[in-house]
Amino acid sequence: MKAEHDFRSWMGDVQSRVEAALERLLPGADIVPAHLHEAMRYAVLGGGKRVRPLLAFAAGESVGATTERLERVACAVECIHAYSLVHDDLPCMDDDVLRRGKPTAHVAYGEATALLAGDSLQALAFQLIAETALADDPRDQIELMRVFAHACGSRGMAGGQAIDLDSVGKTLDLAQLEHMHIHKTGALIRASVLMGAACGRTPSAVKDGLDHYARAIGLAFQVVDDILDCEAPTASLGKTAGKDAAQGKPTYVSLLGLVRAKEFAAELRQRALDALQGFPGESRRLAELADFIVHREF
Ligand code: GRG
Repeated sequence: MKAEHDFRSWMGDVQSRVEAALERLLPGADIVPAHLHEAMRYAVLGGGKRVRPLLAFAAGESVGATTERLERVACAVECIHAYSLVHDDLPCMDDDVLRRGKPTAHVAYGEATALLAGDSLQALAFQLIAETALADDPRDQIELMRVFAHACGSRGMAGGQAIDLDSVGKTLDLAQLEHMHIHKTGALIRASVLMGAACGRTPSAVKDGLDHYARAIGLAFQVVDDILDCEAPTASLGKTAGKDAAQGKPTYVSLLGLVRAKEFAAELRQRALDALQGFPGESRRLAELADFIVHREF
């Protein structure tokens, strides 16, 4: 109980710190073009679990990274995540009206502004990474940016989204489903862990362990998302529940059934925890986050 309380308190601290940093780093809603800046702030602030920032902090703290550096990385990954949600909700993609318990960005601000808000959040994310020293050696910072760009682009999240859009109404096998999700959801989660770690001292053996952890937890996140989509009510999810089935999208639940999908999520959690075995630093938060991701209810 004490450990759970301690984790919740750490999580609350990181979430508040990231919220305050985002508030400060996003352009003010009074700055021209005000409508666009308002939409960017609407999409990012005051909602979401901040899982990717939490993973960046947990990985970075485990290798001695400073809070200032981790704050930057956390804000950058959250800006990319928010942009992906704004674009994913657009009528030309998933066409959704509810996100984080409120109207989606295009419902609140119009389609053109939502599109531009997503574009601007993506650019801001890279600006945040470029304008501060995040690693002792500038070459490591360039590598960090490369990892980030790769995770966001056509061989990462955007590519996964393309495969997702193409898969509607089709039958995918397990390998194809995994391929799609490793890119669509897993790539940014993995980058969050690796970028957090890159802000500290990470020997290659540690990097490999973190990479295995990140890959397992990235996939677990999506398996649980699929389970929640069919089990949890819209009110607790803050987004439209049951959408995947309604749109004829292949999911872990449609492929494996609920029971096996839950077993698979538990297997992936164990894989993530195993990857932390022998970790030289403090990996407690990473392990706790693995539990949080797999046992979450929204
Ligand atoms: C449009 C380029 C582009 C990519 C979109 C990530 C994504 C790709 C779409 C989101 C659609 C979706 C619901 C994917 C399932 C996994 C996921 C990313 C869920 C939402 O993330 P959470 O649960 O959301 O971390 P919060 O609101 O807590 O931040």
